[in-house]
Amino acid sequence: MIRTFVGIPLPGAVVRDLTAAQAGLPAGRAVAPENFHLTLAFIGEHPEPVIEDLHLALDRITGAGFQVSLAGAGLFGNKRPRVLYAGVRSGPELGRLREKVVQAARGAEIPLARERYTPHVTLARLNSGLSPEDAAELRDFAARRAGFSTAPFRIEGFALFRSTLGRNGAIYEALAKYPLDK
Ligand code: 3AM
Repeated sequence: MIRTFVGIPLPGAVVRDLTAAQAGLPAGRAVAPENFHLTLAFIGEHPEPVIEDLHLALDRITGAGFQVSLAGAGLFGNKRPRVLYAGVRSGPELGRLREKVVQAARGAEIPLARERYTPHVTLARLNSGLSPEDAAELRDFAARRAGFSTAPFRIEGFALFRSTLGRNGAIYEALAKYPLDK
């Protein structure tokens, strides 16, 4: 079984901005620079032949590259925050690309959970045992990052990532890359 997700790798300048935005994080585990990504769809665990079918379907996706920027910060999980994230500012192209990925997954007979898609880049993950004090500090931290933004950058492609869960967090490895504008 292979645990995978489809996501967009980020340019070096954006990774540097995200790393700077993590400075002074009061609690939680900061995402390592090499792990920053914008998730298009979490695929989950599937046998290798299913992932091979998914790869072929992803490879057939066409479309033009497009611009996005990152802006703002927030927490997923109100009372019990689980993720500190940077927001994404984009036109309709990002949602359309996500829809193509969802369709590709369906074509490979991978049913995805019907959940609302909120584009974001995870900055830090927070343990379930977070104290109310730490949660309050994190809310302050996110509020101070409300003005975070990156220069616009071009999405030139996306990738299928393997996610290997380990003791020190997940290790991501790009199994295949899919350029847009092809
Ligand atoms: O880093 P982000 O937030 O973009 O949270 C996981 C991560 O998203 C998410 O998939 C990305 C790569 O691991 N993820 C993990 N398990 C998930 C699940 N069961 C999940 N998303 C939805 N359902």
